[in-house]
Amino acid sequence: MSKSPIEKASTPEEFSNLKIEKPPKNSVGFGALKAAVSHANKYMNTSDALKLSLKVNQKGGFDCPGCAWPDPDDERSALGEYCENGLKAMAEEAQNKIIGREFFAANSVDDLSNLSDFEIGKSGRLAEPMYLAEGASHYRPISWDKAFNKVGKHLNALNSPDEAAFYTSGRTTNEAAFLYQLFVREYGTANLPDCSNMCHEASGSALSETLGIGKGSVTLDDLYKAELVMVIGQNPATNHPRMLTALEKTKKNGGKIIAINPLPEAGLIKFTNPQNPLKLLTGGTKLADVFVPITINGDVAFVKALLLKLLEEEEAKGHVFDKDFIEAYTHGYDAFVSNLKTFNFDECLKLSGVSKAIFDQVFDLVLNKKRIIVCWAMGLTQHENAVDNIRELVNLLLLKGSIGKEGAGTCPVRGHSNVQGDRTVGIWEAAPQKFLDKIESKYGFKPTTKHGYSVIEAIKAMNEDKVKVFFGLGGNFISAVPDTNYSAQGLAKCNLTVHVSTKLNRSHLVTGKEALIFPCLGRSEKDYQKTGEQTQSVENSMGVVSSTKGILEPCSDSLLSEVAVVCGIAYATLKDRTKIDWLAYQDDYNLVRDDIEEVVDGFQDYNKKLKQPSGFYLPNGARIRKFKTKTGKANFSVNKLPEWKLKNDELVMMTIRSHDQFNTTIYGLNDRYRGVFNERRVIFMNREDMQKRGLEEHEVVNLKSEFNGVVREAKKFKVVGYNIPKNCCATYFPETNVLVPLDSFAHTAKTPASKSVIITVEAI
Ligand SMILES: Nc1nc2c(c(=O)[nH]1)N[C@H]1C(S)=C(S)[C@@H](COP(=O)(O)OP(=O)(O)OC[C@H]3O[C@@H](n4cnc5c(=O)[nH]c(N)nc54)[C@H](O)[C@@H]3O)O[C@H]1N2
Ligand SMILES: Nc1nc2c(c(=O)[nH]1)N[C@H]1C(S)=C(S)[C@@H](COP(=O)(O)OP(=O)(O)OC[C@H]3O[C@@H](n4cnc5c(=O)[nH]c(N)nc54)[C@H](O)[C@@H]3O)O[C@H]1N2
Ligand SMILES: [Mo]
Repeated sequence: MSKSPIEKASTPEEFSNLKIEKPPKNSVGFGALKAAVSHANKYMNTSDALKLSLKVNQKGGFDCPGCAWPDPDDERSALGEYCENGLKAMAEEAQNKIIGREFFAANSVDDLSNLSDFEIGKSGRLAEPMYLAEGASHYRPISWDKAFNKVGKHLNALNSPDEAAFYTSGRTTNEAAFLYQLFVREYGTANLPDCSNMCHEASGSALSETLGIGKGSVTLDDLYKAELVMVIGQNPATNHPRMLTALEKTKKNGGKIIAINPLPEAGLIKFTNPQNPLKLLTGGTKLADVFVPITINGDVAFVKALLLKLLEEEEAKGHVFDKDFIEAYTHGYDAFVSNLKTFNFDECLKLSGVSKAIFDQVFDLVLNKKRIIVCWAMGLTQHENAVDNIRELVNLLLLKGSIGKEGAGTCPVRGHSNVQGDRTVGIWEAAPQKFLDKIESKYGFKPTTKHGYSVIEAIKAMNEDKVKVFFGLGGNFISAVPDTNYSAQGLAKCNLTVHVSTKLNRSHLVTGKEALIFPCLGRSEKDYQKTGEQTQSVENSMGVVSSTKGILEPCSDSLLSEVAVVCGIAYATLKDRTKIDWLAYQDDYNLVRDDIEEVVDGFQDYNKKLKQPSGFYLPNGARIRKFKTKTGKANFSVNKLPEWKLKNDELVMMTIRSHDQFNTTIYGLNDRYRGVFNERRVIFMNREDMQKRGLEEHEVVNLKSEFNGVVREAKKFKVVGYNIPKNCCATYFPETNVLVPLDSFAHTAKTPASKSVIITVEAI
């Protein structure tokens, strides 16, 4: 009997030999250099590794497929804009092993699902298109033409285009993303769920409403010039290592740093720049001036406590708030202040879990600063009240006039290397009418104005038989989404699931009745088309668009570029119905950029500007105090405190990344900066919470979450005593996604609340 979709979706409950060391006090330095080099040596050809590491993020080179942290506009290190996890991302993509028909003939889908995610990822690069027939146990090779026609046939057989969902992960370039959404809209739906829905959607919602733009407002230069940078809910040493170089500059220029995080993450405390040999020897820079060990989801309460004290001081002495800015540029100040006064300082501070002594240090640092930047990531966006988290921080910035001027503003630190660009060029299930109108006037068809499914809605729709075809441009849907078991059942109900991928992942194993794998070129590879080698483009976390061009030969002759795959599917599906010359685009990507220029604001002279070595900045209203909100001003907001009701035996769990993973891609089994080695099935707990439950170090436990009467279970995790606030715990994503309830998400944004999952822990 074949395994069920739920069995195939879950990560094997096997341990790999946990070893614990004291977490280091310092990040990067020699340790990171060593780790990166040995990783590259293990999985890549040495000459490829060298070529890539010299060209990555250099002007005219290729954009690192890792995170979305920007590159300096001017000086870039001669060593390459180096970072350990960037090199791991490259090694993962430019692996020297490929998998094709022999591999899939030798391994059934069931066999592959028995592997760990680490092993799946290490099997090699996908080398040719593969097809899984209904009822078959093994994938078989298929030609590209036949595969495209299969997709077309399935899509055209649906009762409505809304019965298909088209997912995007954030590595897709602007060119491929623009064409993809164009095809989806011409085909007739707006079902464009994307990884952003699970990531910074809450930032987009909160920032659009308050500041009129869903992106951050600062540039790298602002970070260097800030008087105070607050880093909240973010682990840069692992997820955005090059951010530490920028923070080091902030410090050098006299700026202060406050880190707010339940965990004392190594990189937040101290950092040794690998590009600075002297620092390597002398021991690095202290980064955070104050570390705030907040309770999980205590941020709204903490910021409210801060706002209350600032208000008190303003009313007593004045000169704390920027009254001129508030008068000229904002809306809703009075309502905000009268609401704030209904909260009690002591109660807020207690809810945040922060001591008065630490609060006072933060207060002293914030009080007189006029150039403040707030940086944040998933620690703020993956809660039910995620939008409130961000709106409350915007309130702080508005009171201080800390927006739209040098050294001040918002800095949501983006995840995937082009997740921001994908949204800019139209990957959006709820695209603004203005964008749809432009599509209509340029292409002569009327895109649906109905909002499509976001990730959570798409999963529900599959389970309710409302979505029958799932198409994924990149990513690893089943492992990334919440509520793994329910989601697996949804995917299994589909008639067809298709994934355009570079590497094998679990989503290829949890399939619809039929399934296709489309192997594509990675960022690091050369993209040859009829008019020659093609360049593509991406947008980083600070709104800079720049070019990216691969430098290695493709790992297989049977790969297509993402652009070519999209064009192939569009052509095979729409045939005579289309008003667009799909095949012309794949011959010459300049044509795609000409279209983007016509449809999307801010891309004037796109092809020309892309040749500028550092790329170009997209317009950003908040950066120049032009707030394109409904009121025409920057809006203060009124936010509630989250209602925490933990029962006596419950803990709140955050699902986080280890140092050796990129989302669902597991580079290795260590989490060096947290002192955890050779194991991912761990739960970090406060030692008092362990004692209360009679749990020993490394004891094996099962985890349960109960939500709206439904119990979810994740089995076999080892307890690790850790410096984490009481009643809080942490596990790695994706092993515990099975515990994240689909219906627990951020209001307004629908981001799954994967950082506040209420669980109980049971010894076995
Ligand atoms: N190497 C590497 N780089 C990556 C990624 C990767 O997986 N690996 N992923 C990329 C992607 S897509 C993204 S979105 C980013 C993710 O980057 P991060 O957001 O840094 O990643 P997470 O591991 O989710 O870390 C969340 C941090 O928030 C803290 N936190 C959790 N809950 C709370 C809370 O309630 N309040 C506060 N104040 N803090 C909290 C956690 O302790 C942790 O330090 O990184 C990108 N870059
Ligand atoms: N519990 C929990 N769940 C989470 C999160 C969390 O913190 N906790 N974080 C969420 C976040 S922030 C995000 S962004 C999502 C991530 O969700 P996804 O973006 O869907 O997941 P990834 O793991 O980044 O996708 C990895 C796969 O992408 C494919 N790939 C890599 N490079 C390329 C490329 O260049 N082209 C194509 N076509 N394919 C490529 C490879 O096949 C690889 O297996 O997960 C979310 N899920
Ligand atoms: Mo993300």
